[in-house]
Amino acid sequence: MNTSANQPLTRRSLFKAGAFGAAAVTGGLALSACGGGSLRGSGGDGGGGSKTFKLAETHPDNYPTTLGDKKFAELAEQYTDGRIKIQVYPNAQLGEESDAIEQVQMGSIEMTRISSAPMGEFVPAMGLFSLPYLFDDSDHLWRFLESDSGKKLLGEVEGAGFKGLGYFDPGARSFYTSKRPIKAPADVKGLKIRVQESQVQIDFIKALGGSPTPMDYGEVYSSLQSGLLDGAENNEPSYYSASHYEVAKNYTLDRHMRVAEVLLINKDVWDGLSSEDQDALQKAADEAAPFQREKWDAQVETDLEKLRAAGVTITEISDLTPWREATQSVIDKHGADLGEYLDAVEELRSA
Ligand code: GTR
Repeated sequence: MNTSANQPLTRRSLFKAGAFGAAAVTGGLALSACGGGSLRGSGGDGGGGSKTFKLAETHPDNYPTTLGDKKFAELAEQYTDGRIKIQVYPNAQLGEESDAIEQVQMGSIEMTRISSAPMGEFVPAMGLFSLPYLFDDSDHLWRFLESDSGKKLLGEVEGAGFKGLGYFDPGARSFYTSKRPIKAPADVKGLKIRVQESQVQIDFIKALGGSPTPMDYGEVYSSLQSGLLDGAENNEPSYYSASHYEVAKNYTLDRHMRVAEVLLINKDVWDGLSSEDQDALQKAADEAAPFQREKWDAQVETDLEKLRAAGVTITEISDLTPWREATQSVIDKHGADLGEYLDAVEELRSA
């Protein structure tokens, strides 16, 4: 079994040739410029001994993950008696997700709330969450996230220069298309479908006979509009808040992935904190998670109503058997190194 934390730092180059090379050079310069000190980046002394950390978030202000980030920030400031302030930057202001991960890895941004899908290119075990039709429902996912295995998996990010503070609810990802609704696996054939920057997801679309297109989240709307893409896939709050439903009106609820959201801090920044402040941040993250989950469930309901009201055609998939069969090869290929995690997912299926 090869799920150790000592994985290569990144495989980002798979998607953006040269991007990581450039970032690595910048990171190297940043490192030497401050002598490899433990508190790099902008988290300087905000006066009176307080530090301000930036937290990158891709979603808009009132989105459930952003609300979770803000709750975390509020509690962190409270529990550290103001020694740590966290400034949340929503709307991908600090960069699209893969760039945000790299910046946190290099320490030029201290924190991010990020999808585990692009994280899988930095920490392969995180690819677990992109395996198709793995979790039965949200409770099954959360039983795993809160288990020792789920915690161990989060700990794997440390080998790549991060400290994982916790998980947020990701909902379930489903397909949406502009031309015709997807009703069966065969309907994906030939369609250009946007995926996150994840090799597992690329293989998922290929297994269904589609043409996978990894792309930054911020480019999906215009690509659907221009016809560069035939479809994409995401949970209800993303589909609604990014207005993708305006340009891809067929939503097929196959709920193929529950791609956990993770809250990360740069490892050196973390290691540079006093144990009192580490405990305070961890407590803040632990309490922000159930808060975010509650917001999430409410948002899914309201967004589904809004989507129906906007005339979106919603197709419910009740029998996942043909979908599972068509994509088993993805689990066989990418699950091979994830045995212990897959075992835990199975054990927790009907706890
Ligand atoms: C959302 C997720 C984002 C981003 C986005 C995407 O569900 O919350 O962090 O990864 O999907 O598809 O790029």
